[in-house]
Formats: sequence, C-alpha cells, structure tokens
Amino acid sequence: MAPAAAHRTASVDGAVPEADTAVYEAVFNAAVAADERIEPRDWMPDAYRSTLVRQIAQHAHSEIIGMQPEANWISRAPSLRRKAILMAKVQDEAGHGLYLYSAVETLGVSREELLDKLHTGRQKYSSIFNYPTLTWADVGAIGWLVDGAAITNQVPLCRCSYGPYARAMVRVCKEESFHQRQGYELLLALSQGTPEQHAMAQDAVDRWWWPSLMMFGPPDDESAHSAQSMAWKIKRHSNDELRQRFIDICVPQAKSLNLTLPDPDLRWNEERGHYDFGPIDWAEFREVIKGNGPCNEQRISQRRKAHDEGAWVREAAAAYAAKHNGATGAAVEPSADTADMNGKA
Ligand code: FAQ
Repeated sequence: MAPAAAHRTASVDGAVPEADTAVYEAVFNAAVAADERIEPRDWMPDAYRSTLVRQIAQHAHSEIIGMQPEANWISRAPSLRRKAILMAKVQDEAGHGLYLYSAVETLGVSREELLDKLHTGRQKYSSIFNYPTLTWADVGAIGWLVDGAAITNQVPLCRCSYGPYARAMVRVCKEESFHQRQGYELLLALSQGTPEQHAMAQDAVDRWWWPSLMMFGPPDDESAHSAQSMAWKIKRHSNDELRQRFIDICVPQAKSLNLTLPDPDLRWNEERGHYDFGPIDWAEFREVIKGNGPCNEQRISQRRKAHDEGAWVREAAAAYAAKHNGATGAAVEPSADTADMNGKA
C-alpha cells in the first residue's frame, strides 16, 4: 500500500496517534483536492463527518416527510393512471430516504438515533414540506417545482467528496427526473383543460413558487455552512448559484405551460445572462424552519404516529435477524425501518 493510501485507511477505529493527525489531515486534504472520493473507512476530520451527518440526515428526513403532502392525494387521484404514477412516486421518495439513511449510517450514526432526532426536532427537514397540498394541481406543482429544485440541488451532489452520498445521489437524481416530468405533464394537462382546471394549475404554481426558491437555503451571505462545505467539496455550488440556475430553467418552462410565475420583477438581464427576480421573504423561511410553518406540527405528529405503528415490524425483523444469526453465525443487519416510512397527511 502506498504511504498516502495507508494514511487514508489506517484509522478505521479512530485511534490515530496525535503526532500523526497532521499527516492524516494532509492526506485527506490532498484526496479532496484531487477529486478523489472519501470512503467510510478513511480518516476524516471530525467536523467533516459531523457536517455530512447534518446534511445527509436532513436530506433523508426531507425525503420521508416529503411523502406526506403528496400521499394526501393518492386516494383522490382523478384516474387509475394518475393514482399508479403517484403511488410509484411516493414509494420512490421512501426509497430515497432509505439510501440516505444508509449513507449516514456509514458515518457511525444509527438510524434509530437519526429518527429520534427528527421526532424530537433536533434535526431539520426541508422547509418546503411544511406547506399544505390544497388541490390536485398541487401534485403537479410539487413534481415540477419541488422535484425540479431538488434535481438542480442534487445533480452536483453526485460529485460530492463523500463516496456513499455521491453514489446514492446518482440513482436519486434519475428518479427525481422522472418525478419532475410527471409533474410538468400533469400541469400541462390541467393548463390545456377547462378554464377551471387552468385556474387550479395557476393557483398551485402561485403558492409553490416562492417556497420552492427557499429550498436552496438562505442567501450566501447568511449561509453558515456553505463556505466550508464547498471547500470540502460536499457542496459544489452556493445556495444562490443553484437558486439562480433553477429560476433560469423554470421561466421558459412556465411559458411552455402557459402559466405565469408570481413575481412581477422577473425579467431577463442581458448583462448578467440570467433572470432577475424579486425579493424572497426570508422572514417566512426562518419562521418555517423554526417550526411555525402551516403544517410543521401535523407533519411531525404524523411521522411519530407512523413510527409507533411500525414498532411491531421493527421488533419482528430484529427477532428474525437474531434467529438467523444464531443459526448461521452470519452478520445480518435488520433493516426494519422500511415499514413505517409512509406517513400520510
Ligand atoms: N429547509 O448554511 P446553510 C426533496 C438550514 S429533498 C430547512 O445554507 P447548508 C425530494 C440548514 O440546515 C429536499 N432548513 O446550510 C423530494 C442550516 O441549519 P443547521 C431536501 C434549511 O447545509 C421531492 C441553516 O439553515 N434536499 O425535495 C433549508 O450548507 C418531492 C443554514 O443553512 C436536501 O436536503 C431548508 N430549505 O445548505 C421529496 C439536499 N435550507 O443545520 C419528496 C441536500 C437551509 O445549521 C417530494 N442538502 N436550512 O441547523 C443541501 O444541499 C443543503 O443542506 C442545503 C442547505 C442547500 C439545503
């Protein structure tokens, strides 16, 4: 093993002689600079590990809480085709949560601990899922705008310096791309339908546009973590860069949908080569992430209920795993937490 490689992996148990820390850190920094992936058994700074746990956990929680607003419409989808598509989408979101919880577990945190932190408000989930889904058109607006924003944010995460997160993102982005298209197609059908259907689509876009822009996080000059996360190549672009990219993509798409975006200041800026846009209500964003959004309480209480109702499945899976281990001596981890993912609004 080359000396550099040895220094990347020698600290699996975390016991690095103090004198060696600087060498390990230099090897870690060189790997990040060379765009190599950091893997679970590699040495990494404690702050890198805790930043990843914070971001990936928040991402995982967003995926499973994000099932609720759309699951609200499964039983009322207007056709069998729409119902099948929506069920598949909501199941995909559960899958994304599972890949992401697995990615956090590689950093030495148990899923139980992560879920406990979600349920007790010690870890966040995306602000966007604290808004209600009032009409069927909201399912289209979520697909087009929320999944669209998620893709814009997550495609660069496929190149995140932490291997398990980057690899999970590849599949997540492929599925999000399908989600975005089904939302666009749903809105297009409504927009081309009766005047009432067009109005319903417009109303949904009016309500989801600004919260979607908030998904990218606070403005760069207020983003506590961006600079360090970009230096570590966890994030590849700043919050404002990605928000601008998303706006530039959405404006022509809104035109094709024959829908307007609720911002009178939106106009092409030739000099910048981007669309200018109006002020975002950051006071609203701060209130929502503090827990005072329209649906925060409902989302968390539904999540806790689903978790409690899934307790018997976790117990059964753990008992099965223990029995199986006894019989074969093999290490079989229970993956019992899938059963309680589908909280409904
Ligand atoms: N909501 O310093 P920054 C989806 C917090 S998945 C709530 O800029 P950072 C798929 C932030 O945590 C959507 N909190 O933070 C889907 C920090 O607080 P802390 C989720 C937010 O990490 C579709 C503080 O503000 N996607 O939609 C938000 O560098 C449909 C300061 O912020 C991801 O999680 C927010 N919007 O950048 C599912 C993607 N923004 O932790 C179902 C991965 C910021 O110090 C249906 N995450 N905060 O207490 C990221 O890319 C980043 O974490 C950002 C924030 C960009 C979200």
